[in-house]
Amino acid sequence: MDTSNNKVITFYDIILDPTAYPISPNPWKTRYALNFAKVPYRTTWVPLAAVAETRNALQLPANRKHADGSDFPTLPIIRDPLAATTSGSEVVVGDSFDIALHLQNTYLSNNPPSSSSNDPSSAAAGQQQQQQGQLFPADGSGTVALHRAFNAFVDQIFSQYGAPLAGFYMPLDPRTAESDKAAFVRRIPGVTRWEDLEIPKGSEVRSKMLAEFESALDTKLGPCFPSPAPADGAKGGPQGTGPFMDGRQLPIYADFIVGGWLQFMRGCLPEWEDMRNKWSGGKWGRLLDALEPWADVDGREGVVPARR
Ligand SMILES: N[C@@H](CCC(=O)N[C@@H](CS)C(=O)NCC(=O)O)C(=O)O
Repeated sequence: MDTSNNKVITFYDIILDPTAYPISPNPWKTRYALNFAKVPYRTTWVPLAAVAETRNALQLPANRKHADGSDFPTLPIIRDPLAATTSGSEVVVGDSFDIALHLQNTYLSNNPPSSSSNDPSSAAAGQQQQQQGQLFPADGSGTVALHRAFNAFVDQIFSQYGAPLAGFYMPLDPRTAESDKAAFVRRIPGVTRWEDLEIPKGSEVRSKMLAEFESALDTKLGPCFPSPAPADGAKGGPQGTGPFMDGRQLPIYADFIVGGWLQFMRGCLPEWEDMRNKWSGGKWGRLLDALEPWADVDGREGVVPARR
């Protein structure tokens, strides 16, 4: 990688309340991946109301739809002037999963993973890649395709429970909060007032939803992340006793997918302390803590997580 001319990747993330820690789950997946790939980057912080014009200015079509079928422009986006293109122009990528693939293929792997590759002969190379750290380890299985399915699955669980339980408590920019709330209300069918989105703390309906969320995480994602080894030293998981997926010692992109959503929960969910310390025996707090080496936030010096 030639960084001699001081070129760096531009990473577009959403800024809400400037005094609050960032919370957007998909940009968080990208931040983790950028830090993991050790590429030089700078963050451009985009207010919620400017996401659409940012995406349009980069000539990136929306890759998500609102419930009514209209375009839903989103971040993250990266502009990468370091990646060589035949035309010499920078690479622009506008989806968190595609960004992770771009980072893997451009900076982490001489043998880019391919969703169609089924070559089992690369087990040794795969083991070496694992030691170096890979977002999508080429260990003989189709980890890109499996990651794609896992990403959709994790998004679905957190969108079903986490977003309604936590979204109301997003740290909006006080200067634009009213228009931001109106924008959210407009996109949710059947909702006319921001207050209608509240699931009141302590209510029966909230308790039930929290219990369902806890159980969904425990039964559907919990087995992917083994509990710590018991004191007698017995193995805690199929591959080891590390804090990451399958007991790995180093994270892979799957860990960052879950971590991105945990950052959102930490920033917004009133019951975060329970989720962090009690749900699944503290598994989710341990995972978030273990991801800390890749959680550096660029350009928001002095803004610390509200809750740890
Ligand atoms: N499939 C896209 C989804 C990105 C996405 O949904 N981003 C959200 C933040 S997590 C967003 O930009 N929301 C803008 C808004 O709510 O107006 C990706 O993975 O990059």
